[in-house]
Amino acid sequence: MKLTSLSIIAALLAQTATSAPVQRAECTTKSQRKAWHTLTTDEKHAYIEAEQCLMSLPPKFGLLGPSSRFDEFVTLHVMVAPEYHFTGSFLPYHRLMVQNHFLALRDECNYKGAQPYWNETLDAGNFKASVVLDPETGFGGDGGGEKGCVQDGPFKDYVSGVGPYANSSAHCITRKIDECQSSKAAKVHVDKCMEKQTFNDFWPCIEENPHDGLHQGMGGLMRYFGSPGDPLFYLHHTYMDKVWWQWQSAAPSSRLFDISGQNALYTLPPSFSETDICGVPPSPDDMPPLVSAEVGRIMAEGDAALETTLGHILHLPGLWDNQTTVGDVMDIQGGFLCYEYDD
Ligand SMILES: *[C@@H]1O[C@H](CO)[C@@H](O)[C@H](O)[C@H]1NC(C)=O
Ligand SMILES: *[C@@H]1O[C@H](CO)[C@@H](O)[C@H](O)[C@H]1NC(C)=O
Ligand SMILES: *[C@@H]1O[C@H](CO)[C@@H](O)[C@H](O)[C@H]1NC(C)=O
Ligand SMILES: [Cu+2]
Repeated sequence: MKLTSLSIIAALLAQTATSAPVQRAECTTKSQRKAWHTLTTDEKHAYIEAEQCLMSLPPKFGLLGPSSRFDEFVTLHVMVAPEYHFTGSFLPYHRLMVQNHFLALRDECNYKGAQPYWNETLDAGNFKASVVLDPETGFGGDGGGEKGCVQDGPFKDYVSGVGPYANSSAHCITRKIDECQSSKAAKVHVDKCMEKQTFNDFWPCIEENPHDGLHQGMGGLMRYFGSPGDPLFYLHHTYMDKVWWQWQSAAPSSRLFDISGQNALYTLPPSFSETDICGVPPSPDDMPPLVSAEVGRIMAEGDAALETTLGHILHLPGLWDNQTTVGDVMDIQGGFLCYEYDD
């Protein structure tokens, strides 16, 4: 990865772009994000313990619903779902959400490691055998029993009061692994997206497969907008972030600050309206409601029209400052963010 040239380009763009990122700092010591399966047992336990700590902390923002700091991220994700799914800010939003969750682990739960990711291509079509789902060193396996609750591992007794939909009721972390769906996480689908030349072609490709493959492949809670209620959400979205960064890094002069796409859910991208490769027809229950242009203009602060721009303000869990823009998160080594991936 060409770190030096990337930082120079970022600096140049930051000077010229009209909606240049505001929060600039030096990015000297980069947090090193690694694949979960490459972590030591101690590193794995440290991450899981920090997550359990977040689950035991009270919420900070006084929102209706969440009873833990962990659940607060779920509530905010559900609240802002139509702005950040099937839109151009899908990848930027989740990049910042993963970062905010990581900062909570680090600053509120004394986590010393970096944010890990799930190398999903390794396990596509065979999630059940993944080390990520190991009951001793991972997140526990499939759901079961009457309610589909996760049966083993560190999160089997966690009860959340928010999600799985916009409405809320107390529930366990549910899973229902589907290996046809999980095969959508395969490398062939990632590679197909990597061939796209513009962000406008790249993001819907990623959001459909492999992104959706992981959510549908894990099943249960992961299928809904309450999906951050399963801690696997963060390993998944860190992987999506890595894939985006790889795509950006492959041609930084044109891609580092390439952003586009509708800025609210005015229409469903065509690929989501079709029966998927596992033969599942689209379900309106799984989609957030479409919004009108009028509502979109209010929701999508920072854009002049209906298209996502670098000035788009990201309203986010854990950083409810209403100031962070898409432009701030485009470069993962731009200063506002400062991390790198292992390959
Ligand atoms: C991720 O998995 C792919 C196989 O699908 C492999 O080629 C790649 O090296 C893996 N990366 C890491 C960091 O484990
Ligand atoms: C929440 O909404 C879903 C889908 O709209 C519905 O199936 C479910 O019964 C609702 N749950 C509660 C507790 O209201
Ligand atoms: C950010 O925006 C939300 C929603 O519009 C508002 O409730 C909140 O008070 C704002 N926060 C700040 C710090 O301005
Ligand atoms: Cu999401």
